[in-house]
Amino acid sequence: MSEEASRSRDIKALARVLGADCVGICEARATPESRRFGDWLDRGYGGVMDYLERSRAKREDPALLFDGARSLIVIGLLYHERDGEEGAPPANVSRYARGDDYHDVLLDRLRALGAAIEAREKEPFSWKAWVDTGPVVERVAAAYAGLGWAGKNTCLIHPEYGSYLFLGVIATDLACAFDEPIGDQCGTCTACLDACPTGALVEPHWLDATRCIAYTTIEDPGPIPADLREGHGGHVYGCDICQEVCPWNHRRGRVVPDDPLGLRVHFEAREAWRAPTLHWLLELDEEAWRESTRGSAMRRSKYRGLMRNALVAAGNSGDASLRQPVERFLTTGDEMLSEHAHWALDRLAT
Ligand code: B12
Repeated sequence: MSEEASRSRDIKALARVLGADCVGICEARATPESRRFGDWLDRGYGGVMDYLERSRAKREDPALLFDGARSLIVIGLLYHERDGEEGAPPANVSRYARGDDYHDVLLDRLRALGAAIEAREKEPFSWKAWVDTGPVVERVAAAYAGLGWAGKNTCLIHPEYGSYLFLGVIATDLACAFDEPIGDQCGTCTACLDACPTGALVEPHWLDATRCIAYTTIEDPGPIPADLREGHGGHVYGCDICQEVCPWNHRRGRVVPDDPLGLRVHFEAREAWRAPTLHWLLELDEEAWRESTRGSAMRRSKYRGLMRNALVAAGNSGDASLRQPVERFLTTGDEMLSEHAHWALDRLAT
C-alpha cells in the first residue's frame, strides 16, 4: 500500500473513532463545480452575504487556501435521524438550529482529528479546520470526497443517511489518496423544486438565496420582501421544505449510524425550539431570547430578526388571537418591525 493510501486509511479510521458519521478525502483543487460558485455570485444569488464575495478566489480554487494546500478531509455528522416532525405548525424552527450550535460540536471534532493526525505523522505539516464559516464550498468538497452528491436542492445527500448532515473540512498539505465521487442520484425527481414555497430553487442545482427562507429569516437583517411573505408560512428560523420532500430522507431502511460518543444529543431539539407557539415567541423579551439561545445557532438572526420572522408567521397564521401580541410592535419605535406588524394585522383582520 502506498504511503498516501495508508495515510488516508488511517485518517478515515481516526475520524470515525472521533465521531464522524462519514468521512472522505479529495484533492484541494479547482473543479467546474467550485468555479460555479463565482457564476452563482455573478447572478446576484448571494444577496447581502458579502463575506462570500470576499473569499471568492479561495472558494473557487481550494489550492489557494494556504501555501501548499493539497488535500481536503471532509467529515459529516448526522443531525436529524428520525422521520417526521415535518414543519410543525404554527412556528417552525428548522432542524439544524433546534439544538446546540453545530459549529462548536464539529469544530471540536475536527480539532481532535487534526491533533490525532499530528500524533501519527513523523514530520510536521500544516492544517486548518473549518465548519461552515471557512472559505471552502463544503458541499463540492464533500461530493468530490465521495460523501454523497449535491442534489437538485443543492444539498449534499448521503446515499444511506440522507441530507440532514452537517459538514466540516480540514485542509492540509499532506499528500493523501483521494476518494471517488459517487455521482448524481436525483434522477428525474423534482420534488424539491416543486415544493419550495418561495420559488428559490430557480432550476435544478441553482438556489437564489435571496428567495430562500433560510436567507430571508436568518442572513438578511432587512425587511422580508412582501412578495415572499405568504410563502414563509409558519417558518420563523430557516426552512427544511426542500429536504423534507426529498425521497432520500424517507427511504425505507434508511440507515442511522451508531453514535458511540453520544454526539447527536447535542442536536436534539431544546424544549423551547421544538415547536414554539407564536404567542410565546411574540411575547419573548430580549433577555429571555438571549437565555434560550445560549450556545445555539439561533443567535444569528439576532432578536430583532426573530421578531420580524414571528410577525410574518403571525400574519400567515389566520389566528386573530395573535392581534394583541402583534400590536405591541407598533409602538416599539422600530420602523421595520412596525411595518411587519401592520402587514400581519391587515391579514388577521380579513
Ligand atoms: C451561504 C450558505 C447558505 C445560503 C445559500 C445556500 C445555497 N444553496 O447556496 C442560505 C442562507 C440560503 C443557506 C441555507 C441553508 N443552509 Co447553508 N450554507 C451556506 C454556506 C456558508 C456557503 C454555501 C455556498 O457556497 N453557496 C453557493 C452555492 C453556489 O454553493 P452550494 O449551495 O454549496 O452549492 C454547491 C453544490 O450544490 C454543488 N453542486 C451542484 N451540482 C453539482 C454537481 C457535482 C458533480 C458536484 C461535485 C457539485 C455540485 O455546486 C454548488 C457550488 O457550485 C455553506 C457552508 C460552506 N462553507 O460551504 C452552508 C451549508 C451549505 N448550509 C447548510 C445548511 C444545513 C443549510 C440549510 C439546510 C439550513 C436551514 N435549514 O435553513 C439551508 C438549506 C437551503 C439549501 N437548499 O441550500 C450545510 C449543508 C449541509 C448539506 N448536507 O448540504 C452547509 C454545508 C453548512 C455546514 N457546514 O454543514 N445556506
